[in-house]
Amino acid sequence: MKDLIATYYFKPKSDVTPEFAAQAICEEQTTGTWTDLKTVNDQTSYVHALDGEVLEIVPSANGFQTKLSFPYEIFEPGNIPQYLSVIAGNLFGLGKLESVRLLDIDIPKGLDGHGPKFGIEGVRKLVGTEKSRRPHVGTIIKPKVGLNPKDTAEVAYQAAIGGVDLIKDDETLTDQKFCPLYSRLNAVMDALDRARDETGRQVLYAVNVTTGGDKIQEVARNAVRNGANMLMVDVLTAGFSAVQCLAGDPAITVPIHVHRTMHGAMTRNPEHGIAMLPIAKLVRVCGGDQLHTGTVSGKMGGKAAEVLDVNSALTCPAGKILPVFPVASGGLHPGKVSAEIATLGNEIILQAGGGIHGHPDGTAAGARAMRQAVDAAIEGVSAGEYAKTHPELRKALEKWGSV
Ligand code: RUB
Repeated sequence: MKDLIATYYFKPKSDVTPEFAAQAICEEQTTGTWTDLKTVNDQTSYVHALDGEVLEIVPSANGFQTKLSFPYEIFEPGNIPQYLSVIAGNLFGLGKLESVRLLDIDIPKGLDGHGPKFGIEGVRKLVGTEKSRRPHVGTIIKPKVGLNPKDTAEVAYQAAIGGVDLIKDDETLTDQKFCPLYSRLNAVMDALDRARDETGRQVLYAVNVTTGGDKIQEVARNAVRNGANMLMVDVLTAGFSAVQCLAGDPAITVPIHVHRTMHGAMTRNPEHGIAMLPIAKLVRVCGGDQLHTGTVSGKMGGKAAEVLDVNSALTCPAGKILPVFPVASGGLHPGKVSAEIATLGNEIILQAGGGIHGHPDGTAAGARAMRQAVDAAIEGVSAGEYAKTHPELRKALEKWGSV
């Protein structure tokens, strides 16, 4: 079996060498600690089979980059929390390090799970875009919280007749009193059925089932029984196991949309924390069908090169493990669509919340404007030119401009 290779950036404190620091990480995360041990001797020499190894150390930015090899046998296959305790555990607090960041992981076969049930093709099939290969358009119901089930359903209906492919809850909306999950789900699915009868298109609704580990599976199963055609999970607040237990459940027969709220606490500091790339690789292993990975022109921080790297880790061939649909979301509107597609390509879900529900003529017009912007980009026409014959797009560009 191959070992798991993890790449880190690190900055040692001034009183230690980079070699000492890399070795300290390696030992802390495998068989060692800060001193030698009397519990390892000739009789327990088998313990050394689980030693890690420093493969390389090279200068990088203000510090160093190192590749560490963790023996296959140190991992319990399928136990993602345990993987994280090895590759992303105590090392972040080591006093001999100024900072340390997990940049990438190379997960060997046997530790890589089953992956998504639907993946890009499965989701495209549900939406009917296997042939056209156009980017999907999604919307986050806005306001984030506050609407009751009836008004949420009306917004969903407007978005659906306007032409979106996917509607989703925002990350903070789960099962609060003002908008109980099952009432919301039933109302939205009725509205989407109504839209389907009128347009012939079935729109997906990712209802946010994020909750505690004691009940997420039950909530998700009930949601599917009540007609949900997609589920949403906040992977970092609920944990990777939440995605894994839903994706691995035969009763969950719908795709899983994975939101990454809280990721900035880990991903934002370029010298410390956990980069988005390993997070994305783990979501693919756990079976997420769609994952937020950032935009090139939106409201959240992040760089285009990194988004591209992450998206290719989600979509590259990986044996039987299906590709995950990357989601660009946060501050998008029709005027940003061509820039997003030019950089991220067509295998992308472009999501707009404010950029649809803030349209001067309302949600349906906002959804039409987003779809028109996608059509323009695919036809190679500028949004401004396309807007001359498409009033919804014109009004969106007048309000928000274009990049
Ligand atoms: C989108 C929104 C999402 C962010 C999350 O709303 O707030 O939760 O996309 O960011 P709007 P990311 O379209 O109104 O900005 O996808 O980068 O994790």
